[in-house]
Amino acid sequence: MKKAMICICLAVALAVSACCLTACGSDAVRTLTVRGQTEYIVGDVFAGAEMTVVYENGRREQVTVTAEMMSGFDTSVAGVKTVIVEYGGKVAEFVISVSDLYVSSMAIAEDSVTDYVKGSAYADGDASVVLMYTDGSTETKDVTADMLTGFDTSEAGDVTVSVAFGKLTATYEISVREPLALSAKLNSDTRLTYRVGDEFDSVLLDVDFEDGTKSTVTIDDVSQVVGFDTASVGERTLSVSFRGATVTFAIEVLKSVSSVTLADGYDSLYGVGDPFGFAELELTYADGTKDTVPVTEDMLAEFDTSESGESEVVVDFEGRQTLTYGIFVAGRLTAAEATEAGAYKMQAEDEDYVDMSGAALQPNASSKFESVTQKAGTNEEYSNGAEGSSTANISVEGNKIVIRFIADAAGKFRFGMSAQSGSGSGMNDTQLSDAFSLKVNGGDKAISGTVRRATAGSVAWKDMTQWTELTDVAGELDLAAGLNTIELTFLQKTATAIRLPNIDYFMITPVV
Ligand SMILES: [Ca+2]
Repeated sequence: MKKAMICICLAVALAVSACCLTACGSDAVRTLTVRGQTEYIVGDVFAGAEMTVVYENGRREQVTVTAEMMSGFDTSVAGVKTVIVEYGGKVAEFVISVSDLYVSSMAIAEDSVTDYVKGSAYADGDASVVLMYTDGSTETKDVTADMLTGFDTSEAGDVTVSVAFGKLTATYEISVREPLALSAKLNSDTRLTYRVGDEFDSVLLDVDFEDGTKSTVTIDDVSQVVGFDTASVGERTLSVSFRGATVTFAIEVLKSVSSVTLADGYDSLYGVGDPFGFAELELTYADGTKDTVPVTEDMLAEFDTSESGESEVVVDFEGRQTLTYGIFVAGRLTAAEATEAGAYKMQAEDEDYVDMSGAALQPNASSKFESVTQKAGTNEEYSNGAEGSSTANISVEGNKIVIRFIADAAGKFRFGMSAQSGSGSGMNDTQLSDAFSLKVNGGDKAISGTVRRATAGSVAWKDMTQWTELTDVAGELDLAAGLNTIELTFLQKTATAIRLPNIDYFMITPVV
């Protein structure tokens, strides 16, 4: 086994026996002790040495050995050499060994690892070097990480790495690549339906990489896909390759669509928190045929029933066309909002619960609501006694008032209202059955009850401040869980003689 000899520095102490040969005295040198490199290779220059000088008087001094003090230093030929150092009249000797066996060149071994996955680390021994000695012999030595400069796998590509061994360096190229896919499977968000003439979209693959990582990869380059063809209707088998893994799957190519419209009969009324209901799209294909497809939740670009009021639904048809339509979201009354008697109260003027859009105004009237009244023959206005305001000026045959009520659970409920009769200039009572027809969730119901005259005493109709609260005008109603609608339709008499009613609020009371 050869031993490399460069850069090996052994400090040795060479003691020289003290002998007072010349100028003995207090300033005379008593001993010299030389320390320095003792092993040299052929051609090396003097590596330097230090010596400790001890004087007769005991003083000590460190002195650097210079060429002038030295004789016998010769590395031109291999062998053991005695070097003499003379200082202050004293002589010391030290021995150096000059070797002609050393590493003269170094090469990177052929079987060194040069293929690295991005982000991977160097492992000691990945590379090795072949050391060539001056006698022609060689030795293979593992390269450890501390011998490397420039090893960097942070980016894919070719990288030049330097190996240092003593004063020798060698370089080699490593190739850094993206990790291979050990396995891949189709991600469920991959588009599997195309239409005739469509361009390739993308394929999503869930990939397990050789470095232990996993990720979802988007392949949007059709050149990585075999079998994509949307020239005609039918099923196609696609094959996608990604870094060594191949996934095969089927797509369906459907007829090309030339236009899309929203079909009539969609759900336009929702309750707060309701999920999407029903809507359909009418498709007209390029070949002139038509089809109807339901709107599914994945097509909804916008759908929000978190708050009551008008809301917009935006349907995205395959990214080709958007269709927008309005819905109404009815408010949800909580138990905390019920009256002491357990009734849920819905003010006629609160459009979150009461839809007055189907109630036309009487001729020359300007508002469907009022909160004041006026004493006959005066300009004196005062509160009409309603909570907030009440309906007014809508005694028109066919007018509809729709009450929306969201029940937490199916059950039996009673329907009521607070109203006042305006018939006979506010001086006569009115039977509700003369004024309205009633539908509950689309089914006819009988309505009954007496709404008393609005005007107390004998004062004329403008002085209308009396209200009748009826808690049950239609008997026990079976309401569904979720949204229910109660629809009042004004009868012919309502519009002419009765002029009833002004309505302050509606009530729905659970039957317990
Ligand atoms: Ca009111």
